[in-house]
Amino acid sequence: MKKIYRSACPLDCYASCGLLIYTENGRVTGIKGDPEHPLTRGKVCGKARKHLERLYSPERILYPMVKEGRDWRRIQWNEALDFWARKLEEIKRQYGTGAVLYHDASGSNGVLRGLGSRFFNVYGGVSVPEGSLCWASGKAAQAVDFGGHQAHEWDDLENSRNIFLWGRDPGRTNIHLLQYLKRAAAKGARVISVNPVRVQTGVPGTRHVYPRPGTDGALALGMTHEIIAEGLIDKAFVEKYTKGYAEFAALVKEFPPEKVAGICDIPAEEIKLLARTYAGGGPSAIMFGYGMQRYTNSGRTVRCIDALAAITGNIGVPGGGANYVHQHWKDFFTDLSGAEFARAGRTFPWPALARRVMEADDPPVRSIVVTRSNPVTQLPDTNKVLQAFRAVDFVVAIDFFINDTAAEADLFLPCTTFLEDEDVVVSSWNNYVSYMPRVIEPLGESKSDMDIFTALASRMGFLDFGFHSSQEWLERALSRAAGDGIDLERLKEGPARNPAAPRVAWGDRKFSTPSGKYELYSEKAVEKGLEPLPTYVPPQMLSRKTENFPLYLLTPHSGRTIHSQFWNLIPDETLGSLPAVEMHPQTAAGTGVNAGDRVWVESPQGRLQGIVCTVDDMRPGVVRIYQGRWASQNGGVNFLTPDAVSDLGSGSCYYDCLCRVYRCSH
Ligand SMILES: Nc1nc2c(c(=O)[nH]1)N[C@H]1C(S)=C(S)[C@@H](COP(=O)(O)OP(=O)(O)OC[C@H]3O[C@@H](n4cnc5c(=O)[nH]c(N)nc54)[C@H](O)[C@@H]3O)O[C@H]1N2
Ligand SMILES: Nc1nc2c(c(=O)[nH]1)N[C@H]1C(S)=C(S)[C@@H](COP(=O)(O)OP(=O)(O)OC[C@H]3O[C@@H](n4cnc5c(=O)[nH]c(N)nc54)[C@H](O)[C@@H]3O)O[C@H]1N2
Ligand SMILES: [Mo]
Repeated sequence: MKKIYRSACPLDCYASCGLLIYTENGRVTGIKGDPEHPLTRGKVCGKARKHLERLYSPERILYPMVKEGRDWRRIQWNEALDFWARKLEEIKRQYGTGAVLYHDASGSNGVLRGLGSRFFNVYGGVSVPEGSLCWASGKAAQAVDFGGHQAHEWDDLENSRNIFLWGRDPGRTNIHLLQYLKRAAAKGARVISVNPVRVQTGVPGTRHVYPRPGTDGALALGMTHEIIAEGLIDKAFVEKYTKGYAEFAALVKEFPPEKVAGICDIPAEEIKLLARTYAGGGPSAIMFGYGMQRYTNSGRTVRCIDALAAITGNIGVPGGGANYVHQHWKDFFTDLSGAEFARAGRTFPWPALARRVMEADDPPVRSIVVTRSNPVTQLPDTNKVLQAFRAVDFVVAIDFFINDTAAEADLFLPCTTFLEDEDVVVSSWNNYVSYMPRVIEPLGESKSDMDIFTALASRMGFLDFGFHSSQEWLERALSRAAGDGIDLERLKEGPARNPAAPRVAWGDRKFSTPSGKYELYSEKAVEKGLEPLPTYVPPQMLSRKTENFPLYLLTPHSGRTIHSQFWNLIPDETLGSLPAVEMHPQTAAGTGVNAGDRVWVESPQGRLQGIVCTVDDMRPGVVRIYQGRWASQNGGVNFLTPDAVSDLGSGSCYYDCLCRVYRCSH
């Protein structure tokens, strides 16, 4: 029998695309874009098809396994759960519950997939990472400046005269944005990309500006200098809605475009032109990516860029905005995490997790539980991560494949994909929420994350966990939204927009800061160890740049994959034996290597082999290798990246990384 189900992509991506799932006799036969999804309108990327390939991949592990010596042994679920429950009880008795580290990230955005947190809170509270590998620095910066997070609806871009893509690569990470940019351009908007590499915007005539990596804060201050000099500030907005303009204007005097030109390696004239473009004929929208905030100075950087919007009044107006994240969900879902049950627990800054795990002694970390994440591949400084995992007695991985992290585990538990259980998914980057039905029965012995933790809670007698069906849990999660008419029944009909999300961010100009104003001058920033005003300090790597490590290493997100997911499904001939090491021909010439050469890329942290590939579309001096390829596939770019923690929000600093490139001797 043939059936079609409406669902959504659960990946942690900008769109959370609407999907139609085709089944025949209990088997998924096709996945396509849902033309009725209001935002993604039937367009999906190649990963939609990959979901189907992954579902039935012969490499997928469909039963629990335990490590014996270096080999895996298949076991029954009962045995696996008894074993795990025993370990957890032992650890609790000997060291306290804080000796368990629970590592849950963004493998899937399904709400019920977060129930592991509830389990560990009922257990007593455990160690968890704090901050994020992803967007934490910029998010914390906006929390200081605006007091919270709001972003414009995507189609509001049609009201913009200028759209600045700042450290963002929509052609790879957010293909739907290209349509919105095109439509805005058709109405006369200019598109400007600020990025050390050229990115696809879909708009002919896009202006590309190539700053030195990690120096965007200075660029924004240089632009501000010009905006003030030209009298282009929005006086009325500044006076009424901002705090600290006079102090900020005094600081900005130290950043004339001529000086900034040297910092960012962009001509002063270009900085001035950018400033006049941004402030001269608005409204102007800033569409942040996350590339410019993967540095040690990133909290400051995002504060400097936010300030551009504040002094020019590009806040609270259609077509304006400093769009960082759509986080209007706070009051939408009822929290299921059970935080009220935790008595113990501690946090470690996420980027430095491995180091902190090894240092921890009160209590030591005795067990790591990994779900929805692949820390061995995705955390920085892989050598340290491996050391940390190997120093811990008992590692559990819940996943589909034996990836780099699962290979380090003692217990592997197979979980279901979004096609085999029901869930609800939200995106952090748009305002839609979607239902994902169970379209087929779980394959093999795989179980949903929810079923795994429910079974474990039942074994351990954790009544507070609550023993509900997925439907009941989802109804609970939606209990507040139900007041606005968004209950499970409604979602089963199709995606719904969060009614609390504004179309224009901060339209009421009521900021959630202590002063109620946009804070150029912020005491909160001081509490968090920063200067009160947005300012520029160089990223860590610039003070360490030497002849030994003369090149900048960027390890951004690739188009065909998401992080480490789906790399194992790329055929060998397409994947190539080694990662591509991309650089400008001038960089190759200066380094003494040629396209096609097998090289070592070495950083202060480690080294990795790759094949040189020359490309014209980036700044000389930059080397690019896409992140996510598994170490077991000769990938593992994070062997090279530093585990530094950013200046705000415990953010990661992957791109604050120098390297050298040299030919392999054999
Ligand atoms: N296909 C695909 N889509 C994805 C993802 C994926 O892995 N694959 N990941 C999802 C997730 S979790 C995220 S966080 C987003 C990320 O989405 P993006 O922010 O678009 O992607 P990034 O790769 O983090 O970096 C974007 C750009 O920042 C630039 N950049 C690097 N350093 C600097 C700098 O110093 N200044 C400036 N101005 N630019 C700089 C890089 O050259 C890169 O082009 O994408 C989401 N979408
Ligand atoms: N060098 C470098 N490193 C980076 C970045 C970078 O730009 N450069 N970007 C960083 C960013 S922005 C991010 S967000 C992180 C992402 O880091 P992670 O979240 O660790 O990334 P993924 O590779 O997506 O790992 C998710 C894992 O969850 C599994 N999974 C998928 N669905 C489910 C499910 O329903 N249940 C369970 N239990 N598992 C599931 C997948 O198979 C996969 O193994 O990586 C960071 N790492
Ligand atoms: Mo991310």
